[in-house]
Amino acid sequence: MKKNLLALFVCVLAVSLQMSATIHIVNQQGNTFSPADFTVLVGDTVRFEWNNGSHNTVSTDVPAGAATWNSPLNSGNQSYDYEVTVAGSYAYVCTFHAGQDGVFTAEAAPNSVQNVNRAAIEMNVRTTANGNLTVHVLNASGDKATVTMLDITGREVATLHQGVIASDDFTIRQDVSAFQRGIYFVRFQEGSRVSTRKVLVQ
Ligand SMILES: [Cu+2]
Repeated sequence: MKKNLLALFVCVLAVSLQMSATIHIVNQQGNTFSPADFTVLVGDTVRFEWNNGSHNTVSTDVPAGAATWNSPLNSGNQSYDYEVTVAGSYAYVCTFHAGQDGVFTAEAAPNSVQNVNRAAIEMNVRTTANGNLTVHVLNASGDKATVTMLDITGREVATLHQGVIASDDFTIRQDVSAFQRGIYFVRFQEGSRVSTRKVLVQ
């Protein structure tokens, strides 16, 4: 039973990670890449998109443990996707054109797998079209719990729940229609157990 719960949790996590991953477009335009400098979260994808001419995108500096890349960008290879798996700074060039280069910085995603205590909490977070946020907690332990909402910089913007969650199937609803559009994090803390989910308010 415990094993099933864990499998379900990993599954839910995988789905939520996949759904929340962002694709960042880097446009080739003449002998430039645009934007030339930006920030992503681990788990996001950087998509290089060809516009004209014959170019490539070749990594020149990646963090330890990150994959390098080398892909043509031309009429036959109009885009290239690089999935970011390691935090740190990435630099790349087009080897055909001196000065055609760019960088991006990857920050650790608060909901990356290694930050989540898998022994514990199942939490499902979603937003609905009418501006409601639903947080569904499946296996709270009965300790005092705090559920907060953080903005992309980690600043707390709302307390969604504070107190013991007695039920093992508990739903929090929050009106987020007044919130600025963007990426937020829902953080569940119960004793030493912490679980975080990324959520898009749109
Ligand atoms: Cu080029």
